[in-house]
Amino acid sequence: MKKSKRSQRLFAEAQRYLPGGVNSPVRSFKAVGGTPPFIIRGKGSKIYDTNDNEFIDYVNSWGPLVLGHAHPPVVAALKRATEQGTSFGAPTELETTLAKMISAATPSIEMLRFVSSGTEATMTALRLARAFTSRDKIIKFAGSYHGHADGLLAKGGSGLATLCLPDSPGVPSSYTENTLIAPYNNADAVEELFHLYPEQIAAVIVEPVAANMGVISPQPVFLTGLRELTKKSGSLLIFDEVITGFRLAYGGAQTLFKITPDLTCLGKIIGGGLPVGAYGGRRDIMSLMAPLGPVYQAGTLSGNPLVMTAGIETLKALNQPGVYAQLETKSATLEKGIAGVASEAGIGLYISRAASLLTTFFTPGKVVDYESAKKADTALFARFFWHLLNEGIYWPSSQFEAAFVSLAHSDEEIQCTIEAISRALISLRT
Ligand code: HOZ
Repeated sequence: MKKSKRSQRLFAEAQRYLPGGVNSPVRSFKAVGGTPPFIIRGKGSKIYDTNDNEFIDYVNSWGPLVLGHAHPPVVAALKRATEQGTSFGAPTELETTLAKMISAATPSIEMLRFVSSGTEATMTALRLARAFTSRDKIIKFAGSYHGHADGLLAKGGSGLATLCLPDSPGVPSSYTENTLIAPYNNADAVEELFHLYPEQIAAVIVEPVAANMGVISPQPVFLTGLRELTKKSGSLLIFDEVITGFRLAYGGAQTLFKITPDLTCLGKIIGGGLPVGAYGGRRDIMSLMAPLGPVYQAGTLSGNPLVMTAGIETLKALNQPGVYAQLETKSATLEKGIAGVASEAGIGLYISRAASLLTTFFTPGKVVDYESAKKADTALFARFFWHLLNEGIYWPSSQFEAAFVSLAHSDEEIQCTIEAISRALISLRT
């Protein structure tokens, strides 16, 4: 057992001031029980808690830290930038530099706007899509999560899936009545909605690889089907690449799958671990944004110089030959290792991996959508999670979140993780 006395004290105190002791529900460990370690620092593949415990980290701040914690060039650039001032609320060259890098990597993004979170990005992309098409309805997929804007809190993944909340009180039904839901990986269901609501659907918003109900890859014709349907019906295709952007490939899932969405939402990696979001896409659509056009959105800390600096350094490091191949090798080794030890342990696991995103679903059946994801045994997952944590492996604290492999994970650490997973799975047999 890991020492946890100080974390327990800090968690008890935090709960007096912060709902659930946290500032984002999943990290409270509510789904797995117990006390979350209180982290004091991170370096490379590891994080360290207040009880002097060391963990190999597969959360990596839920995705942004593809280079690992405190990556030296990012830290050095941030130190220099901080000396120059932390926020101006005025234009800086850094914003154009990062915008150019993103646009060069992701050609569908001709123009973009930086915001401070993925929630802001998806919320505004939908506002823009509605304004551009003069239509109100949108389609999202069950178990997908696009942040916590009111209209998107319907059959959501991530924390909603973790805490078994189909939606949230406090959202008037009038806010979600224009949100239509289809099962992930089911383009036929989307076609049906287009027939039911002709010329009323502004956009389809989709995670090109679902990563908030656990990781679920798109079946071969799913995304191309969405592209054709949206084009045919004058509606926009929005890729939510907050998680997949610059993780699946430099330029995101869309460059890997060779599909051109009309709008893209980004976050996480493009801020190198600092709070960020962005939405962008076709110039004719983006030109509707104020001050160029009438659609309003603003933010005091949008395009913040520290965030832009961390993003630029992160993308520079990722835009090097062999980087994604390295990430793929590490992730494939982990997947193969887990598959091997699961079969030795005789535990029915469905291992779902897309590049460096991975989920071990505690169900033997194939997982293709939210319904099949929900068949996973969350009690078994909780025992697995705690076994790993006690062995110094920091795995996501929810069956419905992705584990993130980073470039900082060494081959030895991946082997060590596989061995710990083996022991965890064997312990589940009793
Ligand atoms: N919703 C985030 C994962 N998809 C969790 C964020 C957090 O708790 O930090």
